[in-house]
Amino acid sequence: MNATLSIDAEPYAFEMQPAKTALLIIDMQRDFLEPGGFGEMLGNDVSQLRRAIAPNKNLLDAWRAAGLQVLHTREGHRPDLSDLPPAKKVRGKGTKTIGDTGPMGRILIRGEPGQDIIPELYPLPGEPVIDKPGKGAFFATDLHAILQNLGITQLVVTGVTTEVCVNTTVREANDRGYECLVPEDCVGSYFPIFQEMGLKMIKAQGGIFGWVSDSSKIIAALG
Ligand code: TIU
Repeated sequence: MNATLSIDAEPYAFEMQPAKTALLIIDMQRDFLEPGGFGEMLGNDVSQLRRAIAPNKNLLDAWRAAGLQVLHTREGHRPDLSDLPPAKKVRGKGTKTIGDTGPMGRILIRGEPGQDIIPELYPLPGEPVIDKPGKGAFFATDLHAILQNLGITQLVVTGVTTEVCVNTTVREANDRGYECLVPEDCVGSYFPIFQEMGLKMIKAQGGIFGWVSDSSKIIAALG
């Protein structure tokens, strides 16, 4: 797929070069989306995130069918906690925090069931999975190197949460020269106001960090 596809978006059309565009799915992990995980432990209503699952599945199916690049991220830490900043460990003053044992294994620890990606969006062999210790997917990972090696210059960024890991990643990507398109139905926040504002922040000021569209428009453009 070599032609440039013009995707209806805000603040203006996103001119997508599919061969240079990756679908980057952020942290669609059981710990954030399923009852009993880290997200719920922080006092959040996970149903607010679950509405993004079906649109992500539709987009992922279309993206894979078009033969385009997919990458997934997972927030999480080493079992020995050596990459977990003490400030992140104690944040929230919860009775259980990252590394403690929860209903789906140790919370946000690599290799534990809760840290893995939800079955609906599970990576296929050959789709890189980036394990990230921070909120942004570029911090302390090899994501930038992998994207450069693949010749990727544009990203369609989906996942959770809109105002935390998605926003942080879009800002990091924008500063590294990537053009980012965010389909609003494929991102989710525990807080409706942050969903709205998180998207507005991306597309304001002439698209200060990127573009906002909808998965149906991207799927239609892929044909
Ligand atoms: N708590 C929250 O909104 N988000 C996170 O902790 N991580 C991600 O956004 N992935």
